[in-house]
Amino acid sequence: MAGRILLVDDDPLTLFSHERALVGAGFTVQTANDGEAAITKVGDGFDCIVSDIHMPGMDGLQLLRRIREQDLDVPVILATGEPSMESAIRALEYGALRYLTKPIALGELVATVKEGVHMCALARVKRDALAVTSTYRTLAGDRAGMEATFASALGSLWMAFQPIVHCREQKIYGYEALMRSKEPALPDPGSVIETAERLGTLDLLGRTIRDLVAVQIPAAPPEPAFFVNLHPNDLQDEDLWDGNSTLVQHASRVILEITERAPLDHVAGLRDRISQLRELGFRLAVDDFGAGYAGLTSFANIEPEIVKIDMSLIRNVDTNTVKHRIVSRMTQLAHDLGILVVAEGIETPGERVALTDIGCDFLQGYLFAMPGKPFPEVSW
Ligand code: G
Ligand code: MN
Repeated sequence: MAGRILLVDDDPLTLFSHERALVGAGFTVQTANDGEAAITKVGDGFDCIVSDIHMPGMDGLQLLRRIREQDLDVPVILATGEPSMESAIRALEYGALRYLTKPIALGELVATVKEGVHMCALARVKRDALAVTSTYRTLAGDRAGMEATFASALGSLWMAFQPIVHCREQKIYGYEALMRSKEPALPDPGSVIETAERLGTLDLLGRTIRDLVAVQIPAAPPEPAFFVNLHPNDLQDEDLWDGNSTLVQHASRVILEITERAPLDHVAGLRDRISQLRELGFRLAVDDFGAGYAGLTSFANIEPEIVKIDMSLIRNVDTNTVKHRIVSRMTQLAHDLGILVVAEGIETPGERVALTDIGCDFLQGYLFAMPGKPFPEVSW
């Protein structure tokens, strides 16, 4: 099995002997003397890249990250004459296929590159398969790949807004801000969040979202509120309370949604944090109510002004008597506590009629408007 190989090393003698061994084994080989030169070639689509770690300028680990901005699959083999446990761990963590110690025996080089070429073919077939089955998200497989796709998602992040309407009057009560990215490898908000969780970049994601919402608010009509989703991690980020942060300036118009789907028990001092948010002027909503963790501890700690009933309960609420009974009871109990009710995910006129009769306060769903660029029109 032939393949196209890129060799990167600042030592010309190493390059020469490695090139000769690999050409002798049937591979097509290109060489680069440093990381910068290598980067200009990566777009040519190699089947395996072998790079030195210690090089002037860009080192092998930095090169690996830059490669992942262009190619999520090509196996990278890193080699060093000064091996250390730390660099070995970092190399593998960042997705190097192998970590070799120089001088590399030529037989070992050829065998490792052969393995890399096979892995590359496998990775590319898998990615094609994922694109066809499409039920799976094509997450980058290693840390460098994840960093590259996450950076691209973050750079292309934009907020879609979906109107939330009064149940009886033809008026918009607010807009829910929903994160969208243009990065194809992270097509839905869930995959962006999952990647941020794995990379430990949730603070950055949350701040970016809040900044993007805040810049839209002055351009909106004066009345509607803004519903902004929080990740439990955001409740531990001081930026959320920082008087200078962008969203705090608009706190009186903002309702922070906290999902029932994620547990909040690891958020230290939750009640204090919630009351500080109220002091700043924010209101709070429990999101996805009925879909999440059993029990009401997070509900009790948040004491929300608003509860959003999960769309799994709303779907066919007009024909499904069990759902109808549950949603009625939830609405009644919320009202007893002085809490307003939003029904999410309304798609049919039948659901709308049923929820209006039940007494929900506000409705949100495709029936009224898809989430879209600020600010979508409502069809009543
Ligand atoms: O978890 P949360 O409630 O924040 O998520 C709302 C999600 O539901 C958004 O991704 C939004 O695009 C989607 N959504 C909004 N309205 C509808 C709807 O009427 N039907 C369905 N299936 N999804 C909806
Ligand atoms: Mn929400």
